[in-house]
Amino acid sequence: MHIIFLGPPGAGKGTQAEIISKKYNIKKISTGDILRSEMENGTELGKIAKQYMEKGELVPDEIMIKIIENHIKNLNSFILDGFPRTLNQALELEKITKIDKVIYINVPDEEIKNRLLKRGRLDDKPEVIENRIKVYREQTQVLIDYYKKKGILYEIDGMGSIEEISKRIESVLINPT
Ligand code: B4P
Repeated sequence: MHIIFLGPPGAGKGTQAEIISKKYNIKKISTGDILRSEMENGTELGKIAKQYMEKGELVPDEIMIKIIENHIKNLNSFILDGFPRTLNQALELEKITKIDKVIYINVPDEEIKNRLLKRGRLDDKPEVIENRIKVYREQTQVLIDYYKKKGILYEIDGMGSIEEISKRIESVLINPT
């Protein structure tokens, strides 16, 4: 199965993708983790990504599309955690593979801010969080309607315990329709 995890920053995409990936033995591709690992290793890509991520901006589409292309080739099943984040990324993805289900984890802004401030990653500073939410609204939110129109969007209430949310996602994934 080809699955996308979509949602605002801090909605729990990475947390849930990790759980579902392990339980069902589906390869998880997290663009945020890939970029952070490149940054830690001081690669050229990492240096470019850092300039965007520390401001809460999106890394340019052409870079992200190449990364995804390399990671999904030869995979029968995968979970994309954090990709696509723009309509252009979604359109390019369509050229290389077919998506079966999009899991949209919905969490209100106030909860997002609390979660991210508590986590305290490099890009979890108050002003950067504000910008990430703004960027999400301007560039990523359009994907909700886009996938809804295709009939493959499944909205999940992202409020509650991590286990409760995993169960909600699993019930959508095991349902044949
Ligand atoms: P990501 O790494 O994708 O991070 P995220 O959206 O902030 O977080 P996620 O939703 O995965 O939340 P998580 O599970 O960690 O992106 C970081 C940056 O990378 C972007 O801003 C961008 O610059 C760049 N990037 C990535 N992909 C890109 C792309 N395709 N194009 C361009 N740029 C891209 O959870 C957050 C916190 O909440 C954790 O501390 C977790 O423990 C906690 N939490 C989770 N579930 C909870 C629950 N149910 N209750 C309470 N806390 C919970």
